[in-house]
Amino acid sequence: MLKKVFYYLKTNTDFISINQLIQKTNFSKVDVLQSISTLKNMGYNIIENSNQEYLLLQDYEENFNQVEIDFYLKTNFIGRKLEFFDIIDSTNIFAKKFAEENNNDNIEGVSIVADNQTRGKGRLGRTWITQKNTNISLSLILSPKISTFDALKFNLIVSIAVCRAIKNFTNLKVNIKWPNDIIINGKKVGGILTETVTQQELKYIIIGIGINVNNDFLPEDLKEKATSLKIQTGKILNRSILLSNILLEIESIYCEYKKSLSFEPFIDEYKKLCLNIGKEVKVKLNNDIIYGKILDINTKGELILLTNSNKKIYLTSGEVSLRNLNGEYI
Ligand code: BT5
Repeated sequence: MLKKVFYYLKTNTDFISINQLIQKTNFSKVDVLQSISTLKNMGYNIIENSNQEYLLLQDYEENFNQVEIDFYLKTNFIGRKLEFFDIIDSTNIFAKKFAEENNNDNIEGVSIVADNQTRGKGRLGRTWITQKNTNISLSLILSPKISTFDALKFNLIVSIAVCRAIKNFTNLKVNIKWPNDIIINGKKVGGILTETVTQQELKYIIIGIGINVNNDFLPEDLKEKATSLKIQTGKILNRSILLSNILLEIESIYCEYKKSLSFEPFIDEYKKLCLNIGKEVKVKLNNDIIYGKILDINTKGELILLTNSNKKIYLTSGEVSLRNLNGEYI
């Protein structure tokens, strides 16, 4: 109901009468008025004239909430069921619980979005830091018919989609640090955490995506290695539009992937985006530190490392630090 009333207010640049709103939405007068009141409580500036006509003043730079995201969404199924939170512990924790509890329903494409998280998760038990009114925190539930082992490739494919969306939206050069750090100008602007829910076989993949969008600065300990889209473009960006673009790119690449369930059609694009290939690296693998050079990536999504002691290792996980121009590993 709310979404429909919002749609007609948002697409009208002039006052629209209560009767027109009733006619267009097919809702009762009470329901339309209730929706207008809810939108006002959400912070929208809706003015009313003496003829009981309404106008939504579009005087805000960006608004990140369920109705706004829905307004821009162009997907067929991804994000069509979307749970939005102003604050949550972790969208991935919620999504995992949601997938387990709604096991038998069709939950393909269900998306959990939050403005802020209190316990954002990174990979390997690390923390993902977010701030109010600045970040995108998204978790997506998908159930491709693949094995748990193939989740790595899937993960890489999603990072291509995220790069495409950010590049098209900002015009910035966006890269990937394998497996899925999103990098702009050598700094991390986003990260992806893919988790699996298994019951003998793979049931669901939870894809958690975090992006620093409108942050003016990052916490002290991240400053050197992290950035935001606002820092890079100098502009406040509309997170609702960016999020809907990301969902659209993921839907498109997911449908393409399902045709062959192979990384092959995407490998060239991934290689172009991937900063690790051909670079000297320091790899933290379990408790070992290994130095070498990344030769290539294979169709399994594994990085091929030639160690300084001339051994070939196929990396499926682990921390791969790149060597910068000063010879430091980042
Ligand atoms: C990641 O882990 O990069 C995956 C991050 C996924 C976050 C999303 S948000 C929505 C969903 N819900 C969740 O709870 N999580 C997902 P990793 O590669 O382990 O990187 C974590 C490391 O990045 C930390 O140890 C910090 O060094 C750094 N870091 C933390 N917050 C950051 C930020 N906002 N921007 C850049 N770097 C950050």
